[in-house]
Amino acid sequence: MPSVLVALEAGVLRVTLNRPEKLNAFNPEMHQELRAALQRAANEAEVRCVLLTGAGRAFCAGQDLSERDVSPGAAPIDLSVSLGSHYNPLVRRMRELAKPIVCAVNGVAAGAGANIALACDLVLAARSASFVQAFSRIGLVPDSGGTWFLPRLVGSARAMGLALLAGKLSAEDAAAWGLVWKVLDDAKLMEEALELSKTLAEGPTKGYGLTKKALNASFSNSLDAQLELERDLQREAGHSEDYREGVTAFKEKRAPRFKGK
Ligand code: LHQ
Repeated sequence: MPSVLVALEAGVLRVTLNRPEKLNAFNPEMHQELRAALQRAANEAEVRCVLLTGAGRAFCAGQDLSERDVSPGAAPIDLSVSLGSHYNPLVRRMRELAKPIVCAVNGVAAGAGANIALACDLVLAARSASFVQAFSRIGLVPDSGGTWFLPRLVGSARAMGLALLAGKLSAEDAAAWGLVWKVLDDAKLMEEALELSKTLAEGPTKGYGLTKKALNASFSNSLDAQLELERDLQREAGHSEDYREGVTAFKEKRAPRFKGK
């Protein structure tokens, strides 16, 4: 059974974390299969949007804790190896993918699972979903970009509370705090996530990629540097076929037919 299910439909690459008996916790196979799926999304022009979700009742419980031997006498584990070879490249790949990534958080998102959800571009959460910065429960530091995303999304006070106390944040609170885009009734989550993803897949993919680049860069740029970046990215967007189509459609008072080029 694959650890990640991948299906392409109407320009949307649906990627489903598929270890439901472990609440979709990450092991090396799942990392490898997710990496391949994102590589496919980057390489194939037919893929215009990625939709990431989880199978079963959880989105993802972070690292698979059953894989580590922490018994007395066991050799010390260097967790930086796992971050360096798996989680950090994953988060970079997601942020650098020049196509939108929608996340449908179908249940609990804990540890690295929570932060991988936050690394997506538009996060939808089922009403029954929750977010847990579980790391401090096992003596660890939030990783997978958590210490970067959280203060930017919810401010320092809430970021610190989430990280130190490792409480369960409900989907409703996550939306009220600005951590996610929308909360949807459980029964509607996948339908609406797919609809949103299909809408994005019909959009100006190149422009979306450049927009992602601009917003991601904004946190570390001065206003001056960001204005320069916008100028450069707009030059690129202005050379796209979709820009011509967008303006032509506007003048002809019709809906644009973007090709993602
Ligand atoms: C699991 C897991 C799990 C294995 C539930 N592993 N089995 C990066 C680099 C290197 C190393 C370290 O970590 C990292 C990043 C990280 O992600 S660190 C954080 C790792 N994740 C956690 O600490 C979360 C652990 N899980 C939980 O706190 C709870 O399971 C949550 C809050 C996710 C869900 O709680 P419940 O809904 O009450 O479910 P449960 O606890 O009963 O779990 C159901 C089953 O899933 C259970 O197995 P069982 O055989 O008893 O039914 C759990 O053992 C298993 N499971 N998470 N991460």
